[in-house]
Amino acid sequence: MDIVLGLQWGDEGKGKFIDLISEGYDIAARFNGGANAGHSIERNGKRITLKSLPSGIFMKGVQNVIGTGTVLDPVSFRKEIINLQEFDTTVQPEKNLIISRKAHLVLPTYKLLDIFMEDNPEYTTIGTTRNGIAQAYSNKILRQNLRVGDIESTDFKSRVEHILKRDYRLLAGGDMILPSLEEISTEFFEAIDFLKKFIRTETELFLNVALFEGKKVLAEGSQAAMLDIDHGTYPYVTSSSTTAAGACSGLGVSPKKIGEIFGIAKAYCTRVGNGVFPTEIFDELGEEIRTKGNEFGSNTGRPRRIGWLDLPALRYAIMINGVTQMILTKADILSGMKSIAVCTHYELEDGTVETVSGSLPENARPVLKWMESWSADISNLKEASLLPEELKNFLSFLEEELGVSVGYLSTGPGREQIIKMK
Ligand code: 2SA
Ligand code: MG
Repeated sequence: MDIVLGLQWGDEGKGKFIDLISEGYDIAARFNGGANAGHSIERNGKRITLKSLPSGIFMKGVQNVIGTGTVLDPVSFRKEIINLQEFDTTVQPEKNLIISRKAHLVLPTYKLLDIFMEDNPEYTTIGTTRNGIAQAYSNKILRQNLRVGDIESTDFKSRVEHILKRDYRLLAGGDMILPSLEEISTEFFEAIDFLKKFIRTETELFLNVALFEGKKVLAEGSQAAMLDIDHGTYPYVTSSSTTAAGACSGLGVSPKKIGEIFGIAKAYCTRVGNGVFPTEIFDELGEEIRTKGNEFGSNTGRPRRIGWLDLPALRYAIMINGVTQMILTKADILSGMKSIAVCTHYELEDGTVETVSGSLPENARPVLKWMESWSADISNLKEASLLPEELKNFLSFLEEELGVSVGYLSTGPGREQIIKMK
């Protein structure tokens, strides 16, 4: 099993890379997160953003898995499938998608509670995507949640209604304008009926049998290393395990089965939501990158915060994931910029230096190395040897500093805009 992961704070371009390589796999599996993800894919000049669905959904020969470590919002899932079928009438998700019976459900009140907590000064505002992700995972850990496998049980409806009513009593304490309970439960149960059209099974068994038979599995990470619930910049993280270890627990596959671990990083950094971001750029260079790179949340449309490439954070992400090769994206956005920088290390208040860091100390000073940018437009290049010298230098500098090789360089949003480096 190979794994694709984001190494920064998300939106590194995982969707595009997965879409590109998934042809070589028999199975594409999601192991964490839910409707908070936004994997953008381009097809025939049109763009679609997948949320809960694996990116292999367009590939005829690929079986797609929504794994145990994910949380599934039936209402959002239904919309996503309808949208997908409008986008591409040939997709057959009823046939090439299977969903773990152990994946947890997102109930409609979880989204309301997410908004309630985000907007209430008594709680830390995380800057969530407001999809009820933390509420689903926390109810899972509290052992109070319902799972996909529960939808067939005879008392499913009454258990859902019990939770909805209980949550509504909690929500009534706030000043939110709430939709009627009837409205949200009707929509939810309609979505549950829709969900019943899809295959729900023990995906752990399916995956392990497939691996035993020699099939190739691609585990598709959502969000990214620095948003991991344990290893990210807590509390400004998501609520799932976004790392390579999370792929194993989220899919029920042994670490012994892991082959390649592809780590995706942008040539700069972005972050949506709150939290420490040492290399954040506040001047017009940041604005230039945001506009050129179209750095806005693919689902929520939120403007992303922009920063220089952060090597201490990247070294940490490579370390905890055991990345075997890196995929660098969006170097094309830095083309033609007056100057570009990379943070090589942090200097702490007491003068010590930190070169590997997952904690990103608030008062650390990021030490920047300014480099020459490349002026040539690289968006149509197909060969590594044709890259501008400055970009070649930038890449070898990164490889040396990070100890991993850059396997692919993405040169634009299009499917064909990628160069295999080695
Ligand atoms: P949540 O909703 O509880 O998971 O939010 C917690 C933190 O995790 C961040 N987060 C993300 N960061 C980048 N991209 C994400 N997905 C969408 C995308 C975001 C969008 O790919 O574009 O459409 O805005 C994503 N999902 C969660 C979030 O910003 C919080 O910091
Ligand atoms: Mg995204």
